[in-house]
Amino acid sequence: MELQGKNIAVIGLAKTGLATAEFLLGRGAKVTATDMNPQSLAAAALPGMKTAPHDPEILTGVDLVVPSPGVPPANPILAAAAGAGIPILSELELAGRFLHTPLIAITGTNGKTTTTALIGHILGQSGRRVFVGGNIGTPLIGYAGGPQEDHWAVIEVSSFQLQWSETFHPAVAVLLNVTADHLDYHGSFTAYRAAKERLFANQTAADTAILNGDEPGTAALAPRLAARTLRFHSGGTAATGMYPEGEQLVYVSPTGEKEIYPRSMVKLPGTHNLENVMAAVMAARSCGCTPAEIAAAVASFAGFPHRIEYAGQWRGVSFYDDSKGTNVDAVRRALETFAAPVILLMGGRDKAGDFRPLIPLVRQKAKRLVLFGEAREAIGVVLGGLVATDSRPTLREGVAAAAAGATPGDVVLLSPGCASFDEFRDYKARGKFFQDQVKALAHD
Ligand code: UMA
Repeated sequence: MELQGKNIAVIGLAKTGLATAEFLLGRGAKVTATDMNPQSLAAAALPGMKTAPHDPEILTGVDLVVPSPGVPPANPILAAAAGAGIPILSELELAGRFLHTPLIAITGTNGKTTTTALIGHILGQSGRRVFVGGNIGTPLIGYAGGPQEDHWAVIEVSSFQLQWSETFHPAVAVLLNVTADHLDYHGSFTAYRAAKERLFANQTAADTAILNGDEPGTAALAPRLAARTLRFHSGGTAATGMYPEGEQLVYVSPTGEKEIYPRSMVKLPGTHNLENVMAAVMAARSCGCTPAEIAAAVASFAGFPHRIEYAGQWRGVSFYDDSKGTNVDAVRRALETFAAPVILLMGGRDKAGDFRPLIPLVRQKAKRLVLFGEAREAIGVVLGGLVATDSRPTLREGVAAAAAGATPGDVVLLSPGCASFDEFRDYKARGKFFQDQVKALAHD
């Protein structure tokens, strides 16, 4: 694709827009950029880049428009460009046209960040050089503009980025799940799903598509794909693909060979994470990693620090650190993760959170509630007494009370639903303290 001398409009001037403008300028394009936020517009400065008001007038004389992912199709500039027949390409599409590193792309409504990071971890641990980015952080266009010295690029892809893609072509494409999300942006669930399915549009028989075998939409999608498909099932078996069987995870390769992985290698909690792991294992297998390399790497992947992070075992009780769960919704998500009885540690500094939405879930999932810190009384008024409840002034005493009330098979979950500042510098210090307490228990 020739960019030299082309007039290109870049819409949105945050992470993606700035990286895109830099890439385009570096290839001799004439860039006019805009942002609906006057402050972002005023702050944006790159040598050679012109800025203009957020108005369809920016399209005068323009050959191509590159919107940021967060710019919806209904944006007046995009609508005018579409009406005038001016090509619109997403940053992902543009990057893809300049990429010579093979791509592993992961999308889905939930789990894509974990799966992307895990695939990157497995490849890295197996001695491959790997770039991990996309929606997860560094835009792909930033990578495309560099030396591209990696064996693989593993990227998290959002429906927003797929919206304006045409030739985007991952060697391995993973669709984890599709549930209602971002409907305001895409207009309908059908349009949202269609955007996600664009991930596979340019794959060939030499490529791999990894799908969720438990999702009804997969049966309709699979026959339309040119790539060889592998399915993961958390609740069934697969002719080719991966599924749990007792304490094992079984992978049936496209040529029908069976491989067995220990389920215990999965340190991330919940069925959804089992699915993420199975998808990641199959992606890594498709890239030539050996089963031994994969099992070792999966076992050493603890997820993201302080986000439902496995913190260790003591007398058959598993401890999880969700110190980053500083609001009510995060506590909800953390509780939903576990099937086992949960001893929930909540507290810290109250941010005037409304704890009432947690009532049904605490009843359903929690075996015991341990409240600590400044907020213990405020939380106790709403949730105290729904299940056995302890109240302790500090996290240290809270952990001791949680451990004392636990029996083998239980999960002790620190998901505070509050800020940490009554006792700690930040949520990281709180999480680290919790993990140290768990280690100390184990050494008793
Ligand atoms: N803007 C306009 N006009 C509009 C709308 C927005 O000018 O009509 C401007 C805003 O004022 C702002 C800029 O566009 O200055 C924002 O662009 P952006 O939202 O695309 O932000 P970026 O910083 O470029 O971040 C994007 C992704 N954001 C979204 O998809 C909303 C980031 O994903 C991604 O990490 C980053 O590119 C690098 O690839 C975030 C996200 O929430 C984490 N993604 C959604 C998700 O994961 O569910 C899809």
